Amino acid sequence: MNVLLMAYGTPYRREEIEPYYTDIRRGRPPSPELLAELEERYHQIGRSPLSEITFAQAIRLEAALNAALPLFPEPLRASPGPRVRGPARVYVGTKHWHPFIAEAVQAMAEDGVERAVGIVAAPHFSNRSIAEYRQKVEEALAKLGRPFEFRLVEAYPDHPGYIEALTNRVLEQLWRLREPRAALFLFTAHSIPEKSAGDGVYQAQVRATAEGVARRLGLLHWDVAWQSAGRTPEPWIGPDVNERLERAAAQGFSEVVVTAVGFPSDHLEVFYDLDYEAQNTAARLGLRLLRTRSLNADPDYIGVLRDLVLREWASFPVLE
Ligand code: FEC
Repeated sequence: MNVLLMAYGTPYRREEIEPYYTDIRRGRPPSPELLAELEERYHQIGRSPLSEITFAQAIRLEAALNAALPLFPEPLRASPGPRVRGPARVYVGTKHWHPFIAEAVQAMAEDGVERAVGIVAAPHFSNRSIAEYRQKVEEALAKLGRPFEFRLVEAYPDHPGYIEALTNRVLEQLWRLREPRAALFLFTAHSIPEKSAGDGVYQAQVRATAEGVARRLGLLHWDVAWQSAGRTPEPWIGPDVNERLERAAAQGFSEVVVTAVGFPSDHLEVFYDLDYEAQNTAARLGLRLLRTRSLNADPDYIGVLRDLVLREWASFPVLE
């Protein structure tokens, strides 16, 4: 069983920020002002742990899959072929920095892999996220010049395990609230440009995740907000989390719990945009802001990835 685990990617060193940013901007180098601003954001948080977390997820997912293989349902266990006999192997490919998705596909090809399941450490589909991951894989596969079967887990906004994992993280914060029934619970995901969000699929999926958690906990006051809008002139979907905090203060809330449901892992957008920027906004408004812990490579999130990968793998036709 071969798996391509994908994530956004992050620069490892300061001098890598410029080429990383250029890749995000599809080959257009950032202006000196934009670059300086991004360097300052990384400086503020120390550095992003995203790559280490992605590799930790891959190692744990591989172990979980190998442990799960004998537990395949009957028809699969009975079927012959390398997928049940071979050990699971998880490759890491990231969208904007090394190991690039194309490098991971090349590594799989060099290992003789002929079929793989792809999954992204981001649960919601959008044209600016999952669609771009898929495109990068397809471009890399086309360059191989030989057959390669690839199936992608497209989204998992309402996977019961994902909802449960998030619910448990929110529960941890409930105990810290002074007045849980009077608090506002905000569920955030990365904003995208309005023109990429016209079909509403992304917004509906993020809302479905938020609603799943809110319903399980019986939350009285909750909402979806968007974070980390890019530095481009076009309009991005909102309300931005900072604007939503302003409104929360005006509505009379004094405690807010923020859960970044669009990001399983800690990284720049969590440590800077929530822990620094949104915290500063909250402090200015006299709000108490609690952020729930990220899922990272915790066993409950790994269990979700394992379940999704096993199901997708089972959809491949049986090898002769
Ligand atoms: O820790 C790190 O170093 C990386 C954190 C990081 C994650 C992430 C996830 C998403 N993004 C999404 C959409 C966009 C769009 C643009 C854009 C730009 C940036 C920039 C940085 C950055 N993103 Fe990101 N994103 C992360 C980091 N992102 C840095 C460049 C500076 C800036 O604009 O803030 C605009 C591109 C353009 O200019 O044309 C659109 C979406 C996700 C969630 C899905 C996923 O994780 O893949 C959607 C993590």
